[in-house]
Amino acid sequence: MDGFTPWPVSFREQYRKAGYWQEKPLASIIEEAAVQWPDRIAVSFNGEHTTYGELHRKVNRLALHLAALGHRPLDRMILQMPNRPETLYLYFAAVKIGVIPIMALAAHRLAEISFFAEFAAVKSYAIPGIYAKFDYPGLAAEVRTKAPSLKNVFVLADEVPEGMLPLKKLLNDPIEERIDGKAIFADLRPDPYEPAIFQLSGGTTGIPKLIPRTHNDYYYNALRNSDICGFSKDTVYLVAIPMTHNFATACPGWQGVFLKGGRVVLSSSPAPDAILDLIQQERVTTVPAVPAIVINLLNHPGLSRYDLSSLQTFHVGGSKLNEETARRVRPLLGAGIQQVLGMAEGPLFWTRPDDPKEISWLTQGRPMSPGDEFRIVDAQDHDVKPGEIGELICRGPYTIRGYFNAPEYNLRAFNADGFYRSGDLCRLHESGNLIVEGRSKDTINRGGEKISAEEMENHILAFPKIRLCAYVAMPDPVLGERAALFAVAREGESFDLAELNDFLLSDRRIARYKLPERLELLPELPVTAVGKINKVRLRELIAERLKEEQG
Ligand code: OOB
Repeated sequence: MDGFTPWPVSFREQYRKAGYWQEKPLASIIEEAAVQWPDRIAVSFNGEHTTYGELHRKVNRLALHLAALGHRPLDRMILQMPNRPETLYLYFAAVKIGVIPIMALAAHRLAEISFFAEFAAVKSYAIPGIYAKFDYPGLAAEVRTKAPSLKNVFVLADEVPEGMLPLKKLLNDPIEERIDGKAIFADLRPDPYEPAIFQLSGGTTGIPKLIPRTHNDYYYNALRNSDICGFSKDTVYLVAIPMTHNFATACPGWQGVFLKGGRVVLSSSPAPDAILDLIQQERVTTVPAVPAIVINLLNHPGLSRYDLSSLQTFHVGGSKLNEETARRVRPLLGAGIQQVLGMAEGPLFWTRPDDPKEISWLTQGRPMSPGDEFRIVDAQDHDVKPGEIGELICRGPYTIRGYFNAPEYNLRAFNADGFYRSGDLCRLHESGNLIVEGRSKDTINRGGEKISAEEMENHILAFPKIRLCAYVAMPDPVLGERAALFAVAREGESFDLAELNDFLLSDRRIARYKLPERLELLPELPVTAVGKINKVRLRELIAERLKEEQG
């Protein structure tokens, strides 16, 4: 596909021969599961259960509807769907005929969605109706005016506006009785070497990046993860984080559960009450979580009232888990932890279920696959001495070789040997596991949600009262980090955070989680010796001020 950087031929051969790449399309996960365990429950949501057999039938039906609507392999579809079973049906329906879902977040707004729609020339867009008080069909109508390629808007709601397609109706319409599904599926079978889905990058630049994950690599990603996490048909996996994020999709994610015949429980809320209720009701064994969720669970006042005896493991990643929190998990929640350092670009490091507990408290783990290669390097791309801090760079059978359609940026994001530069500063622990010590990339990690400083500074500089600004991380006890804004006002202007944020939401139409949560106005910003804004100094400054305020 145009804009996609494949692995060099020698690597392709190597990964195929080693058995990492099985040349299977992603949808075979569901096809094979439906043959092996037709009557087992695959998904539970709101007390309703769907078997693998039903899941497969729904996927096929929806795939035929997509084909009948003119979808063809390598067309793109924005998937901005909540944690609901229908999201799974649509995901597998799309990938079954090679349509590439773009895994958007519910929080994205016009700025982000219209960018994806235009950049990837999408054919379709899938949304809920009014959800969490937001009018998604209203957003879709606006996106349509900006992206002429957008033909179909699928809406998961009882009331669907004129000109958009009702997902529930399609799911109830037996199209397979009218057309020859076998022939269509044979005709539209995707090439496993091509992109199957686009994940989103946390991004370090002004515009977000799309991450092409192939059928081969994403299938392997889920399979190998599910092996090292010990998944089986007894796994009950609770998804309370956004289900379209790479973590919940494929690490091992619901794909990893379906490969082993386990059960996925979906929660539409990440609130501790919702999570604890579901663990008890559904006898959950495994929960993927960002550290903020773990902290909220540990601090829940009614924790002892719940029966959490089914729990085995928390998978904790997305941002750094501190050791003190890690130590409290077993005594208070009765479960072990596996830490995961993961990236939508591919690389995954895990502690293993049978590691000594100190390793699982202290480190972010070691490579997921024997095919992974990683180095810890200095600014000149030389290996640092063992135990020293440097940037983590990676290459392997499920790590991309380039962002979609970004040739110039790719020259910086990957080294000459094709290693992905993670921007994470790490050191190697004597046990062979990595410890994340910081990062060199200019992003904010707000409880696992990544925000590009440059992207936000561009939006903020459009505010007429600001002359100069720097968007930096400030420490937060639960989320790890929040965003603070240092700004210099234009002469004679004054404003407050509420006015700026109102502008960012109403004029710039960005996702709310990216808003700065504190504003510091200065007469000038500190600069480095070469005249760049000194963000290191600003991060220290805000950390000092917060400390002073807390006494
Ligand atoms: C996951 O993926 P992304 O793409 O949202 O974010 C990747 C970045 C990493 O480069 C690193 O900066 C940070 O998130 N990160 C961690 C971490 N896990 C991710 N930093 C410290 N400790 C960790 N354990 O966040 C992601 C993807 C798959 C599985 C899990 C997380």
